[in-house]
Amino acid sequence: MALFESGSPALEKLLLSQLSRQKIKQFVGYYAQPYKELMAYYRCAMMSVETKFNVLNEELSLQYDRNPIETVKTRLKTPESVLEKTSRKGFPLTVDSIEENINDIAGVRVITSFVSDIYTLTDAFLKQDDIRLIEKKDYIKEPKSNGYRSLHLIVEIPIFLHNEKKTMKVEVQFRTTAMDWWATVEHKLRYKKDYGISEQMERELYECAEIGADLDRRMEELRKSAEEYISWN
Ligand code: 0O2
Repeated sequence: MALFESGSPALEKLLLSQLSRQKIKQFVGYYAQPYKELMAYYRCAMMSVETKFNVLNEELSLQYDRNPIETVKTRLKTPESVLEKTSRKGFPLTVDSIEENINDIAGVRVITSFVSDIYTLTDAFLKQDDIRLIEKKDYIKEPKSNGYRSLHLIVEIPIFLHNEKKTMKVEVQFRTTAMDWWATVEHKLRYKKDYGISEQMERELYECAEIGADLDRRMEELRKSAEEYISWN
């Protein structure tokens, strides 16, 4: 909702200059405080999910004798990005609507060396009884047409506040290092380039994604061979 319905920046500036400190405080309390609180809840949910993967990494590393997870990264969508997505999707720009309709405000990215580790971790994570699966998109089994690969989950996780329990949505993306490298570079090449990229670049990027997928397959075979070799010696 716009601060003033006039839509005129000059009028908005004039009215703002007339506002007392008290009014500004009231305005921030009414509009910004609920948003800040919501973001704090997402941060808590993100921390819980991150901890779950650190625990799984610790436990599975004893079983496998190697860490299945290379890195766990977290990110909270910026206010600009939240507002852009909410208005692009045609949802009302209110805190309740943002919470209800935008699923990827809190994001956790889990990077592994091997594709098989992605499925082991996904199964172990989804078996936990405080996690509820909302949506699963497997762009590894069915890559996007540009070559993008990753496994995405939208889950709900409870957070325990001093006087209530809240359930928050978190997006979890699983990628191998090769998939993550490709997606990071592709994102940099496309980011804020309204004019897009040429067809030739699209093709080149797609081929790079296929090379990455081939490397992942070969690394998986090498992992199996190494494990067999160790078990025979
Ligand atoms: P950021 O800054 O990483 O969060 P939508 O999110 O509504 O646009 P949908 O179907 O809900 O679309 O999302 P989807 O397909 O599950 O993908 C959402 C996120 O996956 C994106 O978030 C990216 O992080 C990543 N992603 C999806 N497709 C691509 C791709 O082709 N290239 C790269 N590099 N990343 C991709 P955001 O919000 O776009 O960005």
